[in-house]
Amino acid sequence: MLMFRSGCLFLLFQEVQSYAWMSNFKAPSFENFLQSAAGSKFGDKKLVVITGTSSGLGLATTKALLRTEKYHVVGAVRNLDKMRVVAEEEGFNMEHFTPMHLELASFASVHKFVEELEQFRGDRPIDRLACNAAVYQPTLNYPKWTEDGHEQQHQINYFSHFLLTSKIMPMMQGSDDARICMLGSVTGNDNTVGGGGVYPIADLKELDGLELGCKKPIAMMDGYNFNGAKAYKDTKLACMMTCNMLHERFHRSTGIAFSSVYPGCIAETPLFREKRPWFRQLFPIFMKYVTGGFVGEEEAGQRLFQVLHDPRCRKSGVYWGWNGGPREGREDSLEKGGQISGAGGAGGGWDSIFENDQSDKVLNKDLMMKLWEYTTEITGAE
Ligand code: NDP
Ligand code: PMR
Repeated sequence: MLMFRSGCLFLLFQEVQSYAWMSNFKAPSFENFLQSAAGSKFGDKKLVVITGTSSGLGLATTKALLRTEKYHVVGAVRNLDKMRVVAEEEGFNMEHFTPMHLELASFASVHKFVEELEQFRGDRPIDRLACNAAVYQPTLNYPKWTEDGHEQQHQINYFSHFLLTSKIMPMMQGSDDARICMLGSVTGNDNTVGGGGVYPIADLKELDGLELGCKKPIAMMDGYNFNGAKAYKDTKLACMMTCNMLHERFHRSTGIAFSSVYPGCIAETPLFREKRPWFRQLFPIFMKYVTGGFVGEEEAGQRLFQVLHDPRCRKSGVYWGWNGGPREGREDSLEKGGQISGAGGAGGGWDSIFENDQSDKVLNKDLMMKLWEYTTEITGAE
């Protein structure tokens, strides 16, 4: 029976090939043909790309997505070995999770990743992109440079995600619910105490550094001297502004929903690996009991998951946030991405999501245009 089926399929494949030859239509390989005959290798799952799934928020979000069995997640990571170990530890179903190499400190790597993704997806659209990976280098008093000559935080957190987004957007054509989400932060949005009250404050000024290419020896987008913590905050501000620009330019024509997110202060992730040990000890306590802004990794994962999954979050041009206070989301079912962990106090659960206010800097249209123009030039994005 099996032999008979394969034989029939092969004959059908030959028919397709000869039609393709006659009509100049690009014929599929036998492997792709078999996949289409059996339904796509992704079945009815939506295809999600997340950068930085090997720890922290990216990992927790992936776990929530996989629990629903409605998504195939491509984890774009710089360290495949680490990712494989983590995936094994977490018990990921590798039929629904594909790690792929992406070193955001290199534009060449972004291009290579995009090629690999293109091959991998075949004719299936990408449904979600979460630009999540980032580094925070606050203690350096000198900039570290990438192979492309940019300050590392700028390229990893912002430039490469800008380029990646421009390459993945065309792959979203055909999706009936395409979403692109970038990680912003309260520290890049200076209309609250966490953003506007703690030095250094995110500020791109007139973008003089970016205009000059923001390349060695120019480390900062504002053209001023290097400041590690400010560089990180500036990249978060730039990501949020980029989401607004993407929304204005492309939402209507493509249907893609563009949003940015502040997931809460996930004070225990490796993001703070370069901070001193005493800071790493006290920071979560300070955030839990003084500011109330703390959120555990699992719960933060639920939040980003929600932005990728909840029909409410099809809305474009939004900066999503969550209210603190007692959690009402305890009844969250597997459908909503699994249970919320007990860690952390501030989360209000699934229904506490709200459209957060954006600072005047994030909404500054003139600067947004310049940011777009200069970043396009630097990254070669189209
Ligand atoms: P983590 O450090 O836990 O995770 C960052 C991820 O990015 C890791 O998977 C890391 O890989 C990956 N990454 C780092 N450098 C590169 C690179 N060069 N190329 C590819 N991948 C890279 O941080 P969080 O989970 O805390 O942060 C996730 C996002 O959330 C960030 O965008 C951050 O700005 C944002 N955010 C975080 C907050 C917080 O309080 N933690 C608050 C607000 C926003 P590896 O595992 O190999 O290190
Ligand atoms: Mg901040 C009152 C609210 C609040 C919030 C929501 C944050 C979030 N922080 C707040 C307040 C304060 N912080 C205050 C009053 C201080 C002075 C004691 C303070 C300090 C502080 C430091 C030194 N906070 C920090 C740092 C960091 O190194 C973190 C940082 O800036 O990373 C870029 C940080 C953060 N505080 C936050 C959040 C979310 C962060 C880290 C993560 C991020 O933006 O990605």
